[in-house]
Amino acid sequence: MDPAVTIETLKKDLAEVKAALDQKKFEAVSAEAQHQSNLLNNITLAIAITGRSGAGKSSFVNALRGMEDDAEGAAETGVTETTMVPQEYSHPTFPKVKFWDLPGFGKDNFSAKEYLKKVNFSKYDFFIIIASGRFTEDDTKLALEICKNKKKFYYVRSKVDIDIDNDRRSKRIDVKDTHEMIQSEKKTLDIIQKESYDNLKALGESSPRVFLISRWDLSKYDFPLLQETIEKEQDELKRDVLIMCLPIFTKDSIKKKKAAMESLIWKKAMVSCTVGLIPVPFLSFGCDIAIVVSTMRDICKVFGLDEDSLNILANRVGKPVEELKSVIEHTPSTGKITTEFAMDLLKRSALWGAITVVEVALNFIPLLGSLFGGGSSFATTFYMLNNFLENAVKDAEKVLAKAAGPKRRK
Ligand SMILES: Nc1nc2c(ncn2[C@@H]2O[C@H](COP(=O)(O)OP(=O)(O)OP(=O)(O)O)[C@@H](O)[C@H]2O)c(=O)[nH]1
Ligand SMILES: [Mg+2]
Repeated sequence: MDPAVTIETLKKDLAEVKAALDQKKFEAVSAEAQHQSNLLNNITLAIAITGRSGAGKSSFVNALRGMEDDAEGAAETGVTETTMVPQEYSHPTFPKVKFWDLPGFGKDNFSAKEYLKKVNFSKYDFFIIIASGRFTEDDTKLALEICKNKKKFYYVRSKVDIDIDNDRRSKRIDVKDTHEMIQSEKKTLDIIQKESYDNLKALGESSPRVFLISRWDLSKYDFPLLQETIEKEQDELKRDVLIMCLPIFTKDSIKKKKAAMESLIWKKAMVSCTVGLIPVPFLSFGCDIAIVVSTMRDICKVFGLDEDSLNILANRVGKPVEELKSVIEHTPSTGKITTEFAMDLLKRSALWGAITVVEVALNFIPLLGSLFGGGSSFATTFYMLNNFLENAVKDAEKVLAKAAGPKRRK
């Protein structure tokens, strides 16, 4: 693997450590790093998807997990009423993240209070209320009850692809005229947005927010905005978990994941050099290789470069997994990320970076010298993991492009 991190990027990456150490004592920063560095294993996230029967809840759960409806382990979907009790679906690679497919409502005498009690309300971090047409009084009753219990909810209007299609047909839009198609789509979306807003206002919501989505393409319409809004309203750790675990739909999601991982890497590097102290042969310093290995595996999972995520993506886009793998240049398959592999990379990183990396880090943040190995173990581990991350980002971008590109001819 070639060095991908320059001294300039190294300084930029170190800025967050510096800011933390400028604000708090070293011990406090180190303890916080310890607590936060394992967030992918410690932080739970339970997302409740609710709404009337047939609104598209189960389909949305599958889309959030990056899955097709007929994939193994996917939520059952269909035109008949399918989900009767809360169903738990773990994230395919981060099992502490759960998507809860709640039963549909919409029969007579709906009591939001009873419904929430029945679905074990308190265990969810936030709720997504889906409607496929107009929102009803039941939706707003539920939202009010969720609010009363001091939790957040988001109104989502699903199946907008159908509305767009219907409008195009009724207006006889020429599908070959891209400009006309885009204009027509924009008009339809504006109308649905206004209609949903007015509809919820009439039901008593003072300033409703509605996000328009299609389960068939989460990179489109309001899904990116929904994701951003939810992230902003979570606390820092849950936000990072959310960013790390959602499938990659756009280049922007890769960018956000990168930032979240950069913030995790310095914590991991710090912990690995504070607690483990396992000497690395041929190096003058030690670090906890197990932490280093698991961080590299996490990076693969976060960027969808592990075996499971690649298989799920291949199935979703209908391409052979080998075709997606063929564009991965730098990141090894997770099975190959072993202690030996990590040690080898560390040794090579120490060689490339040699004195420069350690010097830059120590000049910038002299306090790092108090870590094991006089700072060199931190600097080298930090450098190596950031290098691994830079390369994973490049690979993830290529996989995204390949997944979106035309299918190979047989
Ligand atoms: N075109 C389109 N169809 C969708 C979308 N979301 C769901 N559907 C379809 O709508 C139907 C109902 O979807 P489900 O996901 O089963 O709905 P549900 O809310 O889970 O239904 P219950 O479990 O019965 O309450 C299925 O045929 C889906 O394929 C969407 O965004 N676009
Ligand atoms: Mg369902």
